[in-house]
Amino acid sequence: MRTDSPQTIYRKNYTPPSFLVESVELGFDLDPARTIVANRIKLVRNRDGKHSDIELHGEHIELVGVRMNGKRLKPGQYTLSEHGLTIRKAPAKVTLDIETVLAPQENTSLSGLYVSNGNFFTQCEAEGFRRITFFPDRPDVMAKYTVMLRADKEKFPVLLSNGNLIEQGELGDGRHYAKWEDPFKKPSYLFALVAARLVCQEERYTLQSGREVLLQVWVEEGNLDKTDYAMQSLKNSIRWDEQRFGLELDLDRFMIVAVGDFNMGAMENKGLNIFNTKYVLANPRVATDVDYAGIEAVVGHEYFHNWTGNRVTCRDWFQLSLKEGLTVFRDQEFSADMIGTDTGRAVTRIDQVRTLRQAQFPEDAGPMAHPVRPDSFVEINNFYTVTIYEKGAEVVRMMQTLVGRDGFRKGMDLYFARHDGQAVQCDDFRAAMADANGRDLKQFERWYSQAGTPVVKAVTQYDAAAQTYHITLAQSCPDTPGQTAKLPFHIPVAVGLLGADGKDLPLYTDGAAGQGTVVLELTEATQTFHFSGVAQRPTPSLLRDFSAPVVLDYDYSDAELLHLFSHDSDPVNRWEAGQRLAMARLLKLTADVGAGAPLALDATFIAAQRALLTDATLDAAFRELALILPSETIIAERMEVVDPQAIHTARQFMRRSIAAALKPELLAQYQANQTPGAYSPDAQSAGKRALKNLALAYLLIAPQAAELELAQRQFDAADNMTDRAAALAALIHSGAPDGAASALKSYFADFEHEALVIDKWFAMQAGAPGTDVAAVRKLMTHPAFTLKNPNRARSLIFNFCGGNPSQFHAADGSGYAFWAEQVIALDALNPQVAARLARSMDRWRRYVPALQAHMKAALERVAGSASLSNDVLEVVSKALA
Ligand code: 0A1
Ligand code: ZN
Repeated sequence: MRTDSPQTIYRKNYTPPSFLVESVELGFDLDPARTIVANRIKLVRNRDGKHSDIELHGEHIELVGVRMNGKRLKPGQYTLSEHGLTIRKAPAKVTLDIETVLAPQENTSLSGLYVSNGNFFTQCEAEGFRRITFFPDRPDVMAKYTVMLRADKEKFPVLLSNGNLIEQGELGDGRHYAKWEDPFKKPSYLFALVAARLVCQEERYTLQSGREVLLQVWVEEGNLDKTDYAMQSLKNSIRWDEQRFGLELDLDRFMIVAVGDFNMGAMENKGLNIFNTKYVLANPRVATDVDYAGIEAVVGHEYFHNWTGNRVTCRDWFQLSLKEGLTVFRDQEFSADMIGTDTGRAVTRIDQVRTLRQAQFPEDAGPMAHPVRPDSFVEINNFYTVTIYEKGAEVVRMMQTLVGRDGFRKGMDLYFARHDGQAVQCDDFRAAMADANGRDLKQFERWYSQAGTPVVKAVTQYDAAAQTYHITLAQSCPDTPGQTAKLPFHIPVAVGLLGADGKDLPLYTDGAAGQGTVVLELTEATQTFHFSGVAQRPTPSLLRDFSAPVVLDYDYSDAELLHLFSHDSDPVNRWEAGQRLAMARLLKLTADVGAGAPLALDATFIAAQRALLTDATLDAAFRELALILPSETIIAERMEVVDPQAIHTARQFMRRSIAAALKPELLAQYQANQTPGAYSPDAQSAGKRALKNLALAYLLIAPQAAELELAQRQFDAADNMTDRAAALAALIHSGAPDGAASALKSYFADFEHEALVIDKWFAMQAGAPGTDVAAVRKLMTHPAFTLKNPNRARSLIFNFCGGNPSQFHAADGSGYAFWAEQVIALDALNPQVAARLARSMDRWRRYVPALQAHMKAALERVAGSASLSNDVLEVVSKALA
């Protein structure tokens, strides 16, 4: 067990830097075993800083020497610790020359400078720059960078860094150099370099202003046939940001580089975005529709950071959501606008709601719950969370709902007018929105400071004689670690009222006006909203478009839900009504499983599913989403005491019942939604494939020879990965061992050299209910498996621990023991990735006692391990606290 306790860092303790950096000149002599970094920093004392010591961060690097204003510093003049270098009593203006040595090829953490497949890459967010050189590695220190790269020309023909290439040439002895200069000031976390054997697709692109820029997508040689979509997405992103927000690319050159070993999705380094290959490489043969959509979203996300994150950055890491929440909101809007239709927009919105419920609500209710702007952390890498990203985006979206789309644009304009080139706080964004629109958003601040998912309880009352309708909304928010007695939030609740014919009634209310939908602003603990001229008892459609990240508690009758499910003009609530119908039944079935009672599914529900499945007036994409039942995780969140086996049995029973009752309709939809002709990832075609493949999955729940043959035929004939992978998954899930075994074999043989496709091969098996711990252990011995590559580790281990609840929660605790082993093994290689896996045990206290005991033992085993990283230690100690 670790005996020291890691330090907690508090937002309230923020102090301005004692010195600011004017310029940085970096020189790299790149060698995988021993890289030498020369760093010349010009510092000036910051009048806001309290003292005259210069504090430079530095970790896992060897200091060769340091000079101040040309003179070598003697040991007494500075102190060197595990965390950095302090130079005592420095004059007001200082030039430091610092030389460090590092071993990139030994760096398995993938933070700082590291080697992947023989090439050099960097990852500096959040605190990776300090693994390269000594520096005030904090986002409120912004400086201009010049970078000289030197490396073997044969092995590393491509040398890239931020900004513009200003010089390059030969050095003799087989080495060459390139010098880069970034014209913009930036924090150290946005620094990047790449030294590699790569090739690029490039294009000159003309901005709306007429200025021409160079766009490049860099990949390994064999992948040049997979860069078109990323390039297209980049061009679309550039155009979109010009049109929607008036924001232009500020550089002459913009590069995307793909790397196979990467901890996250991608990184927005200024002018030199570094991407996980998963979010760059695509062609129809290897990428699914979901992969294509992911590429568009992530390329957009990183590009949009160029303004929201890079031009205006964060003062400190507690403000992370300032850039992440806003940039996720922007990429969500981009993806929705790219589809362009109302249903398309709704489909993206439904996906966002599903992510929130699947991952963010559980986080907000667990031991790692934190506000969108946290008050403290031990390890910042643990705070790249769904709360910071997705809930943060919801908070930004609510501001848009409150001030309107035009008002939001005004707020963005004011934000940039005020803060371009600065490192600021979440409050500054909110202030810009408020000031640009003359709105009071003071109470809205609580969305940033209070953790937990609010519950909004609605009660309605209709007075037929007076023709009035009253909606009373009461809000509350559960306690979260360190926070009790929450104050009311400012919650926009979009509402419509449906008449008996299913149409929206005209709305006459105090304080809010709207045709079919009004936005009620709930600011008190309890508030009643009045509607007049309501000629008939309406069915309320509450929280339209999921206007706030809350749990809506309203006692809908089945009849009301069926009415909304068939008619609501708001597609998100139409979907929601279906989810509520299903959830009520799933909870009842789960209870029945627990009680050993017989299971049954009512004809009304089946009829509603049938009507939806066969309604050709609805987009296929919408039908597919509406037919997906709430996941086992989402069901678990609704229960006091979680019995994962009972949930699994109940949900499987419902799936089997639907499959049995709707077999002819499923087959008909399977045929009707074929997409002949050349593959295209557009939303229409992708929606059809999704519905077709959902039908296939249902048809293979209890397959006969004909269904197995259908899947096999699709698998063999598919000209695209979406259909091929769906057929393979259906075969695996069908439990028909022979069909799956030979398909798995041929799939592996076909794609052996496509790492991302092999990730899918592992992932599909890891998530199948037939795959137990023993099977996962066996897969780990496969020659293609390695813990060192994060994508591969995630594909097998994360997908098992997080995506296969009925096996992970095996009664004997073997899943948890496996989890503990893997967390410990991963931690020795890559603490960031290990800490993410550690999170799979967050909700352990909610499980049935027998499982809880096993989970606790596994957590304690990890917590007691000898040399744990701060990353994992924070997660497991919070879980056990
Ligand atoms: N800023 C990136 C996410 C990111 C964060 C940390 C990383 O390494 C530890 C890498 C990427 C984004 O939002 O895309
Ligand atoms: Zn981001």
